[in-house]
Amino acid sequence: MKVIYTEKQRLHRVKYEFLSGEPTPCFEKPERADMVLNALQEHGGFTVCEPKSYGTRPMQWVHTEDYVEFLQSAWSEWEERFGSEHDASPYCFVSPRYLRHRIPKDIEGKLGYYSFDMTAAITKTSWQAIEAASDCALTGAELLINGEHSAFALCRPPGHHAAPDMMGGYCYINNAAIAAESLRRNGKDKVAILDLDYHHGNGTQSIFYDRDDVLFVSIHGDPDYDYPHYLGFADEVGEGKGKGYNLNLPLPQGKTDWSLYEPALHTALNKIKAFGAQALVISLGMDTYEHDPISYFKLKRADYQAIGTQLGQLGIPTLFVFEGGYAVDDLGYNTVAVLDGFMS
Ligand code: Q9C
Ligand code: ZN
Repeated sequence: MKVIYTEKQRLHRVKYEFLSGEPTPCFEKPERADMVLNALQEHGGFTVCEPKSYGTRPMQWVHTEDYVEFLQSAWSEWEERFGSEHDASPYCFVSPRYLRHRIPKDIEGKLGYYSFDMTAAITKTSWQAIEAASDCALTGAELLINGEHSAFALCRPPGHHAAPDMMGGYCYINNAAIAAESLRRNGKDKVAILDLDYHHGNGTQSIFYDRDDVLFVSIHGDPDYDYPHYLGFADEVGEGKGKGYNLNLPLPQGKTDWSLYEPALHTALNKIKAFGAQALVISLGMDTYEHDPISYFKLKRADYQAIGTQLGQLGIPTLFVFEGGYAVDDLGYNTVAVLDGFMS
């Protein structure tokens, strides 16, 4: 299987996030990808290649033009006001209830306007990594368009929380959504996205919520108890012609092991089969692992192999797009277990 990765993605490294009120070194860090690359190399069945460059145009398929421009200029605007010592981070947000949706001129106001939480800070070199991650996803999609049965876009920073004009949850540009849209524009009439990250893919859901040509299915921790808290419930089924093309399968925090997970996966795969997907994009978050430091499912290494096997049995051209997963020591082997299961 071909893996698309570039060292440019190392250029995004945020110093801190707030975890239960405490400044903590950011869990989403370049070493995550290193662990995956190491495990891929040990396995031997993968070829790592560099992405092609696509620029910002494809980003605008799923994001607003002003948001993409904001991401590009945020650091220099921040540096001009506050210097380069600290990462650019929002602190004041547009509450949907009482405040006006109006783009302020000041960078602090803009950061809040374009964010739904405080976990997506911007550094001097973040943009280069963000663009590289999008390029990896697009290169992966192009491999499928050119006839490959599968590919793995090893994207960092991740993307599935990024909405049309909002960052959050370590995500800026929605890599999986861009890949799905690329597949749609290149002959795949029906594309399914299966989001396996522990956290609901709120951004991806929002992007495709009113569409019937891209099915979104997600298995994740119940948002009544888990991040992103305000989206990902079972009653969100899509709207307009997209009604029936959004399927959320929230599972209980703390006790979801394979015995609870497998039936949900079965439901998800049946939905994708019934839809008749011609291409499948997997938002491959590995934070469902039993030892993940910020998530609460109980999946084990062998379960990842089984997930991969079941995905492979669908027989649909499949692009894996890397999302979350923070148990760094096991992250590489778990990821390879899914891909190995898929190939075998
Ligand atoms: N108490 C991704 O996995 N913080 N983003 C959760 C839990 C935000 C996760 C804190 C987690 C964002 C791509
Ligand atoms: Zn996650």
